[in-house]
Amino acid sequence: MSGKRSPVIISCAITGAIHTPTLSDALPYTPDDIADQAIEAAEAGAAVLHLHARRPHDGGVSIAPEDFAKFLPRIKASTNAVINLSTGGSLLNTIEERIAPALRFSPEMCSMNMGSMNFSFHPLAGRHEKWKFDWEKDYIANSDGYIFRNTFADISKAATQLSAHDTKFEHECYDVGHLYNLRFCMDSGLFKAPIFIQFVFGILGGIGADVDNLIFMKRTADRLFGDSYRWSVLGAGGAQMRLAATGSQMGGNVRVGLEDSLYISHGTLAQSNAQQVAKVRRIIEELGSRVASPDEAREMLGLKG
Ligand code: KMH
Ligand code: ZN
Repeated sequence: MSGKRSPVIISCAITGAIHTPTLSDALPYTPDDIADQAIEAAEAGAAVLHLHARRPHDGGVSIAPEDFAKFLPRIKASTNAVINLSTGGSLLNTIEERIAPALRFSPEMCSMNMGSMNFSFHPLAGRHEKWKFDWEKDYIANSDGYIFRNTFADISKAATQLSAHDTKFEHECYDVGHLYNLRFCMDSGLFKAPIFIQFVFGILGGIGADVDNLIFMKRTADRLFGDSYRWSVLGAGGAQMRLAATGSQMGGNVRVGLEDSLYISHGTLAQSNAQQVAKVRRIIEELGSRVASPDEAREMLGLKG
């Protein structure tokens, strides 16, 4: 790489839809805790906040716009961070249900999952004692008949409705084929350059969390999208910091947060989202780069602002 390096955009995914509050006391699920942790993450250096809602009474996944409404105004009033709403929902939701919050709040960004797949966290990715794995119960019985459904028809519906709001996408690509899906959708006129791709590694059902795979994904994206894309890297579980450090040195941006990993280091649970943001920021800065402000992220990603 030569010339002036772009600042690195840190996205922080605050709570997600996969981890349960039984796994870590730090995982936020009440509206106040989600807002507090999002605000602290922004103060620590996250330019983008990737947000899911939870049911306030038990921490289950919620895609109800009214649950998003319980924390979004506080976050918007207290930070300048880019708001990125998830359209992932749960494996049981339709695409219409999944995009309802983004249609209601018209955020600068939302997620766009680029292919259908099996979807699970890897049983060996976490080591916490509360996390007891049972292959039959956790991975077969619970997921029988369910896939993470993102057909071309789903993607097309979501893209068409959300583009009318001028919302830009975090294109989540969990394997190399998803990059080809994205190219096809661009050729079909669904998405316009510049695009923002989140390379996702280490989900059971997607590509593994290896540096070789990061290089392969980037090389494939370079071939498919030339200079009309920006990218970021998300490593699930124990791969989070390792891949973030590597990706930031390859010209990429990074995503951290308790949605993707409950840990701060091997075997030690993170105390908060901000702790992960502070750690990745320290790594980025010690390696000679700097982190992007929210307004720089807006400029880099072509957001409506
Ligand atoms: N949980 C991440 C691996 C979404 O919100 O749309 C993927 C994700 C999906 O963030
Ligand atoms: Zn998410």
